[in-house]
Amino acid sequence: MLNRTRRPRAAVAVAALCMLTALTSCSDSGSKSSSPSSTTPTTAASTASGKGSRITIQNFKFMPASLTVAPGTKITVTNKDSTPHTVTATGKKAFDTGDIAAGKTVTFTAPSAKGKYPYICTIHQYMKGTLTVG
Ligand SMILES: [Cu+2]
Repeated sequence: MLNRTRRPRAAVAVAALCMLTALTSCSDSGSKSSSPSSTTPTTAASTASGKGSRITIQNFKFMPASLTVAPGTKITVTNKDSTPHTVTATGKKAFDTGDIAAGKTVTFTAPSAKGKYPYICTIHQYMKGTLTVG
């Protein structure tokens, strides 16, 4: 009885060692081919966030006036004017930077719910922009 149970175990151990060897050599060759493909998503992600994460205020205008970002994206707002501005969502104020002093940069987080969020500067209410979360 004991001999019979030991032999299969030994066989399993040997088989496991073979598997490990196969896995190791497999992952060695796999890492070479996977590194270019892992670089591609990183580049794509940084390009997307670079496009969608910045608003510049200059000459009493939001630039870009309409911006599309992923939910929860951190958005950097730079005020290049010599007067304070705000980035304030209209309606329920899904976001509100408060006063951004002249020359200052602040960040706020885009809403997590998808949709279109028109915003204004509460100091100069003719200044309008739209943040789209999608
Ligand atoms: Cu303003």
